[in-house]
Amino acid sequence: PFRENFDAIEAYARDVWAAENVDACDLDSDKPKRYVLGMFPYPSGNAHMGHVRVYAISDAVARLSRFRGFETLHPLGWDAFGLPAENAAIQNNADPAEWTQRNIATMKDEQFSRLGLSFDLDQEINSASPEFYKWTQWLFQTLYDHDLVYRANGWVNWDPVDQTVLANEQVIDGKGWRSGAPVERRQLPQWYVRITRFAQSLWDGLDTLQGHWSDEAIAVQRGWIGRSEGVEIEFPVLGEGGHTIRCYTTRADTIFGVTSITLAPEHPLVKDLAATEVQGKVEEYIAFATNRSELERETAERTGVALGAKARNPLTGEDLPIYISEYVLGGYGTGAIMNVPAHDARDFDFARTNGLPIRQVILPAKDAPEGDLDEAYTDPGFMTNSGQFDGMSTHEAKHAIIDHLVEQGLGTRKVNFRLRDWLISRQRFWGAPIPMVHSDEHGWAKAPDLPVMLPKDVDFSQGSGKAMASAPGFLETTFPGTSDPAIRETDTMDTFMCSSWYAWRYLDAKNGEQAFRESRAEDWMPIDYYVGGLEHASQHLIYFRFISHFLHAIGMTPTSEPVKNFLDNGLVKLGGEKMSKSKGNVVIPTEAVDKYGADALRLYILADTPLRRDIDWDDSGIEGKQRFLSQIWTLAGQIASAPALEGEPAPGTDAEKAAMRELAKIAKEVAEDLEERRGFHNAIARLHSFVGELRPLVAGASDAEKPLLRHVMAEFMKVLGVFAPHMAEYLWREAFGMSASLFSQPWPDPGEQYLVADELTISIQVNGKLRATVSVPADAGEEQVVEIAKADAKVAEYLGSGTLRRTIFVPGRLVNFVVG
Ligand code: ANZ
Repeated sequence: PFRENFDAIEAYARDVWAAENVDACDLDSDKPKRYVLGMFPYPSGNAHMGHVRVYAISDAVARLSRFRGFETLHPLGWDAFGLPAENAAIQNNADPAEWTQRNIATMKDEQFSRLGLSFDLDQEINSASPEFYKWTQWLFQTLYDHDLVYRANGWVNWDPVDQTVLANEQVIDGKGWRSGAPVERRQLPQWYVRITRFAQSLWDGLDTLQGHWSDEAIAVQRGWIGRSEGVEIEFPVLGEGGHTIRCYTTRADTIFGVTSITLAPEHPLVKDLAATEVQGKVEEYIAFATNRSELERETAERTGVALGAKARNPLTGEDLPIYISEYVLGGYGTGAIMNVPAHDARDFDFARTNGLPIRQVILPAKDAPEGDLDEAYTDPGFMTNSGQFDGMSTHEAKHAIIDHLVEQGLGTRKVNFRLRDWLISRQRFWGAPIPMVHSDEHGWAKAPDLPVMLPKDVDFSQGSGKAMASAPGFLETTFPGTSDPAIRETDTMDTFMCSSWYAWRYLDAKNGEQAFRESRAEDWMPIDYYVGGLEHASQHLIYFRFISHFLHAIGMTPTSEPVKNFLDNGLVKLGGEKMSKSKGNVVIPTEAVDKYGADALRLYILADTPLRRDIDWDDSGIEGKQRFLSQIWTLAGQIASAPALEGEPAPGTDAEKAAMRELAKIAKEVAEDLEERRGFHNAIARLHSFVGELRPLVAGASDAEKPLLRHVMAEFMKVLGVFAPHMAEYLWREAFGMSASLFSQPWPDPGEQYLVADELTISIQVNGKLRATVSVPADAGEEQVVEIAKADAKVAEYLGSGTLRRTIFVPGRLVNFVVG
């Protein structure tokens, strides 16, 4: 019985696959190709249900693709740099490389291996290996060559006790996670990637992904890139200095409602404009604001300081007080805004806090009364209190006002992006060393001779930001092309840099000469199906798309977009909460495999819940899948003992026809579910209904019918194999007696004829009146249908009463005889 033996069955199948190397991909194959990729895991040492979900999806698509004749690349690798390895190193005095290797071994050989995932491990990569990070460094230098890398001051979290920079997640309630000391914001020189140069191209590329990425994923990308169209308006400052303040706005239509101007605390004019008596307060406020994160600044109460200076509204001529406030960000637009309290929520709060007037210039309807606002009115409407623009719709007014400002030389049209350049310096050890050297005399240059190896035997006692410099012989070098002394950069790269290009490395994982051959990219990119969580739709997918746009621009990859179809999957929860160790609500994959088997686990994780929704784990669900597998086992056993079908299937009886129809249906529908509809849960439901249809057919089959039913059931193993590969492989060989691996077979294709119903019912009219209905073969043409209709006794009677003048035939529906 199946339930006592699933363990042995699964081990049997894995042995077969290993022996026959069925998961290998021939990267130079001439066949049509498919690249199926699940986002690579971080080697924490623990496989979790999130991994099971991602790779059950990618594996199903990969297996289907092989069945359907595609040379299929479905690789696995490790996103192996990052903090946990470094923390383990600091805490246990371990070597992060060894710690990482150990975790990879555990996850690969003890955990993932038991799930029966068809990864081609010949292309395995590890982003923390010198063979990989050499090319991450190459990528950095190539970006540098194209003027896409620069160095500038950036804000970091500084732990004054540990004397180190902290990642955001290491700052807990404003304090360093180890020292407990209040964290300071400091400006340090950092390396940046000029991703903003590709902002428009990244924005435009999203249009081509419509329908292939979820609307949500595209929306996250749009939000992150944040393209906005507006105008910069000049507000002259009153008094001597001859200053003007430029304010960026997307709502030129509200210019008559401006009641103050607010500068970011870091705006260059602040010190000039601050009146003597507020200078102390202003300095205090600047120190306060610059020490806060952008998120804090955007969500905090709307505090501010009036500078004592005024600016003039160029359209109304009014004098406006000038403030500073933290919610105006220094790095966006011009770092200065015109406040319209009546129509902007933040400005409304700011006006309330600072006692500024709130003037309504937009009404919800043309004759709506003006009243006191309880909150900002932010919707479109009709203009009021706006001089010559009164009565216009906001849409019309926006254009008219912008035109007017531009004509008068008071404003300039402007497109802005929220996207910022990518800060990639990390003052950390366990990352790819930034391959740059510096000399006081010559400045910065690319380090020659990549890779710049991560040093061994480093001292973490001074904090991980100093670890690299502590390694003997690392820091000091000579400036390239000279014998002058130089110092190596000791920062490492953000690990998002590794994941921004790893997809190309899989195409040429062992290449020692190049990151990858362009010909391989030509053959395999873009990725056909990319699987991973929506939480990666912001950072990772932005960086990944950016690198792809860049590689395309320099001719190394065939398309700017790297991912054709993005399958974003939901989480796996328990009791509605995300599984997490700290909450103690984790279901461990290997334990579920021990108890129910990998096939049951995989079926369960794909069933019932649509791809993008969260799954709420439920033991009874996986038990149900085990029972389902048991039924298949029994059914296959029953029919497999019948003699094999000789020759091609030629269904004659109703049962035989029904079985062929079920096979044709499931083969077509499951392929479409996975390839076109993201309907993994629907595909599993079809397995259930297939088995439900076949059981009575098998039970009631005559001996003559059995060979064909046996054939249908054997073919069904391919469909089952997409989701529950172990049992399918086992039955294929051991029950149905096949000798070659199931997974080198072609997808079932019994023929379109089985998909159409056998017979159709046609209405027969005489002079437009229904006189009879007849059954005709579904594939019958006009001639045959008319013949059958004429043979009907009732119809014949009507036809006999006059001369047949005309015959109208509507395929599949009716025949109308016109008799006169
Ligand atoms: C006046 C106004 C009236 C605005 C109104 C909005 C509504 P996006 O779409 O993100 O580009 N803004 C401009 N620069 C800013 C900065 N550095 N920090 C904080 N806010 C800034 O948003 C543009 C709008 O955000 C601009 O339009 C400006 O406020 C604000 F009823 O100007 B608006």
